[in-house]
Amino acid sequence: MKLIIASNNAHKVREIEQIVGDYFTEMKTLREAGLEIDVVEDGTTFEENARKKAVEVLAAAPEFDAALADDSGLIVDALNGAPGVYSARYAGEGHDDAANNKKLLEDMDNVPEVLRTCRFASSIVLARRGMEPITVIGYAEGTLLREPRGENGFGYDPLFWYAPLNKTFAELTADEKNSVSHRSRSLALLKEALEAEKQ
Ligand code: ITT
Repeated sequence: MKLIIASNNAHKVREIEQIVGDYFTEMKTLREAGLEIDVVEDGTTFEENARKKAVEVLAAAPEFDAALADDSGLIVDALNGAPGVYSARYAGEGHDDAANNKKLLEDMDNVPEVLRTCRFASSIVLARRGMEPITVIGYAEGTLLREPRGENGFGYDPLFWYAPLNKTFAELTADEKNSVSHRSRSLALLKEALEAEKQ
């Protein structure tokens, strides 16, 4: 199966390659395929947006058999689920990770420790020609710190305290993050769904 990764986020692409690179041997990124496509993410759920990205990229990439998309974000309980599907543009269109993190810390300023629970979600959709897409979602549970810690990862990783390893996601090595992250769980579910099809 010739697969294209339907993402313009280089950090995400690297994690997907690290996690499933051995499983999908013929895998290319949008960049490697020379495809410039920016799908409008106007869905209300991670699953809806991931499906839109996978389906639209597959339609634009005739030489590929399948497209894999990830729509992900951070769900904060004290903010009624925000930033959620707006995670990439929480501080506004065109703002970077630092601006998003700053806004999140400001919004959470008055929230006490016990109420700072949150989770990362990653919905993965695999679109294939002539078949219904496979849709899965994985989560990682954490709490929000009051200041960033760690230099690795991307996005909200420096604020995401992962109690089982006593570190933020930005303090984990790539291998450590890829063994516990929302994205590793969603990709494991995708592999299970593909294996189940073979039975
Ligand atoms: P593509 O749509 O091109 O894949 P994107 O960055 O726009 O790239 P999303 O719309 O799915 O992707 O937004 C995901 C945002 O959620 C991302 O920009 C981060 O702010 C946050 N996020 C997702 N996964 C994360 C992770 O593993 N660690 C930290 N932040 C993450």
